Amino acid sequence: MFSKVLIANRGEIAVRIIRACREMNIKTVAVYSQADKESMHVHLADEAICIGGALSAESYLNISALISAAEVTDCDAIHPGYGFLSENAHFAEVCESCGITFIGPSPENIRLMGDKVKAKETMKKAGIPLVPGSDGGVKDKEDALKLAKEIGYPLIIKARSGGGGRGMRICHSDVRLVGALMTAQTEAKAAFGDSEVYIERFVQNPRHIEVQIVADKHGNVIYLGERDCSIQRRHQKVVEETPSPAIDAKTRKKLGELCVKGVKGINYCSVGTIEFLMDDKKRFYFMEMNTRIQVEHPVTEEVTGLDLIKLQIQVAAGERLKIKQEDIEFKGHSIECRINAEDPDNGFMPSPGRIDFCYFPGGKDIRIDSHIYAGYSIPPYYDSMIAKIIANGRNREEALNKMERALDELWIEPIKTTKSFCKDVICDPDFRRGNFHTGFLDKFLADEEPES
Ligand code: MV4
Repeated sequence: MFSKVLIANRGEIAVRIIRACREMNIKTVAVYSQADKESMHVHLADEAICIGGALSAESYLNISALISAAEVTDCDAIHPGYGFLSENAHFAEVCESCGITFIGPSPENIRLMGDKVKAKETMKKAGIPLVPGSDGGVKDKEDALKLAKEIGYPLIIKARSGGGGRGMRICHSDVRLVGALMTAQTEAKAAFGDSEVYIERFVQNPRHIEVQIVADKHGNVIYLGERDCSIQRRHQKVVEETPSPAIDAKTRKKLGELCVKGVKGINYCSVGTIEFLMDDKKRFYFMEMNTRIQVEHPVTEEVTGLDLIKLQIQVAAGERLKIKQEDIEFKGHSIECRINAEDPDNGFMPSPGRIDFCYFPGGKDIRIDSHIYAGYSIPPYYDSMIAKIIANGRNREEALNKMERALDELWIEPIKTTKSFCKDVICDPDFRRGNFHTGFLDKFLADEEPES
């Protein structure tokens, strides 16, 4: 096992990783930017090193500064968390070439899943269903028109190097296709440095369902059920839960086994998430695979009783998975609300600044993953998520009631937060009934601009 791990991240996930390391008797090194000197991860780690300026490009994305910090502190591994360099194959390669273990999958696997066309090809071979679409990139406008004829409208143009909803374009007719193609290519080039795009049939009002897997270096792979992440605003998840109210035990097993087969086919090792769209007839379509630990991992931990960060560290160190699929039980229901420092009454404008007062909910079945405290100043440079409230119950209704109670107890002053927005979702009758899809938040946001 590692003796010292550098955490190449900040905020709540850095705190979460430090906690897991502490319990595993692994020393930790925090890195921080000039804007994060007073951040909780700096305080909780065994050591801390300033690696650069406030801008992410100068600090949390600064590969040479991170490697130097790991070398001077004698770390044997780096945990990338989520975001930043967590899905950067080049960074994983640099770590390995310096003799530092990257706590994540191999650079080859990161690169393969980062190429959304190759990822689809790979999963198709394992028998995982895909949305009808171009098998490969789109060459030119003639190719696009020909593909549109086969696939039918509406269709969606996506960036080959994209993901997470960035740089997508929905198109309803031949008349718009050429323009949409050019816009998508230009945006893809600007955002990802790769103008290649692919086309899929646009699935109307889908649910976003993702399956958690864990794989070791010895060919053992387990699935840990699904998460329903359909409640999103502009591709940012707001509320996540497991189990999905739309999935039964038989479907869970079938989907989980498919995912296990998919990742076995690429010799994957780490935690990972396979994203699906589910249509109104409950058909599943593979979207993409995330090769990192995800923000919403706690709900899976709560219903399985497993610690995903510890598992991720153990498999990265070469240990065998001790748990077998048949030992895994999904117990009760877990739901997570993301609390952002944003003003829901003002277009979700970021609301950074000093927190004068902070009270977190607690009691039975409530978990808080956060790095904030009274006296802390939220810097304006990074993601605005400041806390995750996780509520558990024996069933969905109990978990929702506990979440409502927890949100009422949460008290953060004077900055604006998305707490009231989360409460509106939790109390919504359709949401309560489990009757929702990825367009659910549109009714709360009637005055927002459409995306395309
Ligand atoms: C789609 C889709 C409909 N049809 N693909 C957005 C995030 C990215 N992972 C895939 N996304 C979508 N892909 C096809 N063929 C609709 C979305 C989508 C969406 C998906 C999940 C959650 C929220 C969403 C909001 C708008 C669109």
